[in-house]
Amino acid sequence: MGLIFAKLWSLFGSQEHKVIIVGLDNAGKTTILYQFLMNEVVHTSPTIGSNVEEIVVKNTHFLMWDIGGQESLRSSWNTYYSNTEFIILVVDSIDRERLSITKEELYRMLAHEDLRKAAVLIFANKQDMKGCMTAAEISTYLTLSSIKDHPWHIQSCCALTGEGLCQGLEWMTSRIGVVKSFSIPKRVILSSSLNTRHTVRGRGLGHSCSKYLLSK
Ligand code: G3D
Ligand code: MG
Repeated sequence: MGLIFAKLWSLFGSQEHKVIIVGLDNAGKTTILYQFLMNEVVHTSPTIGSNVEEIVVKNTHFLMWDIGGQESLRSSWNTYYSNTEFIILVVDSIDRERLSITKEELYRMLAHEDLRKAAVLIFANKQDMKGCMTAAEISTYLTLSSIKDHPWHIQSCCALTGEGLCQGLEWMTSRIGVVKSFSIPKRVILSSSLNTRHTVRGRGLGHSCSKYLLSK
């Protein structure tokens, strides 16, 4: 009986996939997280500690940890690493000066034992900004093609409009190989430094992305 239940549970895709959203401060991590959750731009303030939200896309449950990116907080990123399946690295595409720091942090993460099985999605964010670097330029600078031991994908996006975010989620769900389509959209804020606590049904970019992915 227990076995049948476990099989049914896995069939319905209720397993949660842990995601950490990292990147330097001001890159747009929190804006992206709340776009996924609510399909809205929320007013953000520098994240002290972390925000954690459950995002459901096509019956795939992602538990997303948005971790503060200020220099003083980066040394504690590794406390979030265990059981992480996906790293979302958010890059501020206009911030040329600090791309070298992002690169250092990326390769430090990839070398970490707890992240050896993690796949990496890089969001080249703020593509609406004039003079920003393209995803190709960022890819070259970060020498992504040299990464052989982790699956990776780079996606240009604009967190303010949501453009490109579904494509990023699409890559993540494709890594899991999810083909199920009978999801009940559900988003639950578990805890948040924005001090909001609510459950949203049927809205949010996660829901739109489900529709987007099903229409393909
Ligand atoms: P962080 O969580 O990585 O530190 P935030 O970054 O999500 O707090 O975003 C930092 C600032 O960048 C915010 O502006 C936010 O609105 C802005 N931002 C995020 N994504 C984009 C984008 O795609 N384009 C543009 N132009 N701005 C973006 P404020 O002014 O509130 O500090
Ligand atoms: Mg933040």
